[in-house]
Order: sequence, then structure tokens, then C-alpha cells
Amino acid sequence: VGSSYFLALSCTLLWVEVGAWTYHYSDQGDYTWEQARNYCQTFFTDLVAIQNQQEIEYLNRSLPYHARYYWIGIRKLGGVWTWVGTRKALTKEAENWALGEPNNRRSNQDCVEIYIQRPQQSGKWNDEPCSRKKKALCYRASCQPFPCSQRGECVETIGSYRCECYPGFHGPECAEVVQCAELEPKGVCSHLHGDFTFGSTCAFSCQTGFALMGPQSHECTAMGTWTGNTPHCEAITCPVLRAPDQGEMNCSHLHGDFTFGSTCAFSCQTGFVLMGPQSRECTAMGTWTGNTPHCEVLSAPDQGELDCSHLHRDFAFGSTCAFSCQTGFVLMGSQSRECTATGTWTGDATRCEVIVCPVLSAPAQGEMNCSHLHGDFTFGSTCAFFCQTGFVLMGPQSRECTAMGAWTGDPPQCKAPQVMSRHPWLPSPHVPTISPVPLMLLLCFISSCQLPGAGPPKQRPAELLSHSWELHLQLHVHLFL
Ligand SMILES: [Ca+2]
Repeated sequence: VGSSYFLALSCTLLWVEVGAWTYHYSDQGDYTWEQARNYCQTFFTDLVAIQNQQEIEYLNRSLPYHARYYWIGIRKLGGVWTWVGTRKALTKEAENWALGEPNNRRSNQDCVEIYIQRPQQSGKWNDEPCSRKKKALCYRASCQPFPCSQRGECVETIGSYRCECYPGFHGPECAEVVQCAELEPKGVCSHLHGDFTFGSTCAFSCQTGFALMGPQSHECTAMGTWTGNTPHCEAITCPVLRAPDQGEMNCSHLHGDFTFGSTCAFSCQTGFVLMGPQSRECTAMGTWTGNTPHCEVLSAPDQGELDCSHLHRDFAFGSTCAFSCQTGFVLMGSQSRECTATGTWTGDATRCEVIVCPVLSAPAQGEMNCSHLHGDFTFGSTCAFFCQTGFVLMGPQSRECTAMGAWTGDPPQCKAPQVMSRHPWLPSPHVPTISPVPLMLLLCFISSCQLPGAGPPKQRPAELLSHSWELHLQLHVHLFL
């Protein structure tokens, strides 16, 4: 340590230094306890705080004898002996009183001196009135303003200090951080003090189709271990599948039995046909694609027929089945299927779907009454039409959905009576009731004129009249056409 520092201060004080923590005492004058503390705080850190017996022995050996002895940093506060530097009460274990002290003579002994180089009880403490003048025994703290890397408690020792590191830190200055093992698999980590050290946290997640087993987040503890167990990802499982009755199942597993990525293929025994998907896959949701397949005997579809030819054995390898549908139905799926060498049928399931006609509606001022054989407005459906009272149906009374997907007849209409004047068998005021030709004929009949080859007239006038009426009607029809 520099001797210039010693020379600069030696005129006003004496000092004893061991390592970093130094003791100092006033050389020029004596002070009251308050003055002594002020002096110490001004030039050093504070009045000494005696921490152990070793320290006491050291001070008693190193400091010169002074008849009034030295003030130290203990004072009675609220009736309790207190270390003024830390404001902590003096503990029983730390007490170092001289024999018969503290005696509080005259009831005003509230400050503490230390006997140095005294014939008896040297190094011990005595309570004294605070107004007495003694030498100030100071110390300069060794702990820096931000000691121990701010990762520990700085403890003053004789001539030095020691760092009591907080959990997770070590080394003389607590500069070292407790290290944890690197994690595998690597998560998304954040590091407080360094890669995979105390305070580092790592979060884990799994790829699609995998579930994280164990805690999602891990922390490096002060012990250098990670919280929780090592996580791992497991493939998401799907329910276990079974082969269909009269069928077989063949699965391939990517990550584990019936887990994400597993695929199962289905087939049916000879003579049976697979209904449903040929294969299913376990998804990331833990569910299978498609529905449960099952095996069915190859049979004619509803409203259809099956015509099979067998090469070797009934419904065995080489068998071919052709499907057809009844009139009014259309074939959906495979028209023919063949039993292959692997025992499966080629093609897809066959069904017959009824032919659909356009939807009909009732005419205006009318009603419709339909009966459906296979489904609404499909092949075989018939619809009957009616008009409201006072209206007359024009067109067919009923229509039927044909196998061509079309309706018989044209759409009927309900007409009001006034627009019926042009009806052929009703007299109209605007049309002459008798035209010249029938009138002539009528006259001819009435006058008994004979047509060539005809016998004598037998008809009576009434019958003749009805004849003429018929003629008249026919003529009207011609006029309208
Ligand atoms: Ca005393």
C-alpha cells in the first residue's frame, strides 16, 4: 500500500492497516462519543463494530495505550445496547463487558469504550457517559459500494471482507454463475446470466401430431439442476382399430401403435365387398380419417339386379358381377366388379338412384295432389290437379314422372268462366247462330227434298232440328279452327 497515503494522513491520525479493512484512531484530540462518531463518519466509515474475539485481540495488541481509552460503535438506544452502524441490538454471544460492567454508574452511562493496553480487563468494554472525551476508534469498510458483483452479501473481516454469495452464484466475488447441463431437446430458452445457467428458463413444444410429456417450462435452479423431468414428445394416439368382420386389417405405424401417422388398410374375405374407406389414417387430432368400414356380401343393389359369372368358384377369384338398375333408376358406382387375386373386388359400391323430375307446383287458383313412389317428384310420382270453385281446369287432370325424368302432358291452368265464350259447344252472342249453309240444308230437309240415293224422308221435324243443330255445331268448329 502506498506510503504517500500514510505520510499525508500521519500528521492528524495514526492508522493500522491489515489488508483492505483498516482501523483508524484520532491522534490530535479526544472527542465526546458524538464527536467521535462524526469524526469517523467524516474521514472513514464509522466507529468500529467489533465482530469477534480475534478482532478484539488484534486491536488490543495493535493500538497504543491511552489513559481515557477509545470509543467504539455501541450505544444504548431506548434502553437497549445497539450497534450504531447496523442499528442491530447487541446479542448475548457478542457481549464483551469488563468485570462488573455495564454498571451504569450515576445512571448516565449510555456509550461504550474499549480498554486498550489496560493492566486488567484489557480488550473488554465499559459503559461510560457519552459526554466524556476519548479517542475515536474508526474503521474503513473494505466492502466496495457495489461489492460481491451485487450477487452476494459483503461481510467485513479483519483487514478484508468476504462475499457470502446469493444462491446460484459462487467465487470470491460471486462472479461465477451455477451452470446447468444443456437441455436436449433444445427448447426456446431465455438466459439471465449466461447460457444454461442459474435463472435460465426453457420452454418446450412439440411438432404437430406430438404431445409434450412433462412440464412445459424448465428453470435452472441455484443447485445447477433443472426443475421438472426432462420433457419428451410423444406421438398423439388414436383409438385402436379392429379388422372388420369377414375382413382383414393391415396397419403400418410410423411413431407407435395406432398413433399419429399410422395408416390401416382394410380388405374383405372372398365373396365380401368392402363398404367404406379402403384405408384410414391417424390424424394429429387423435382421430381417424373416414368412417369404420365393414364387409358385406356382394349383392344386388336396391331397385337393381346382379348378374355374376364365376370362373372358378362362386364369388371367388375370377368372378365378375355386372349390375343393372330397374327402369326409372340410374346406376351409380361401378357397373361391373371383378374379384381380384388378392380377394378384393375392383371398383366401388353400386347403387341405383331413382330418376328425378323437376318439382311441380299447383296452377294459379288451383290445387295439386301428388303421390310419390320412390321420392318427392321422382320416377313414378303422379300429381293430380284441381281448380277452385268457379274455375275450370284447362289441360291434363294429372301428370306422371317418366323414366326420362320428364312429366307427361303440359302444365294445366285454371281459367275463369268469362274467357270460356269461345268454347265450341256453348252459343256465343257474337257468333251468328245460323249460317246460310245449314239454313239451306234445314230448309231442304223441311221441304222433303231428297238427296240422290236416299229413301223418302222419315225424320220428324224434331229429329231434323237436332240434325241441323249438329251441322251447325260442326260449322262452328270449322269457323274456330
Ligand atoms: Ca461503567
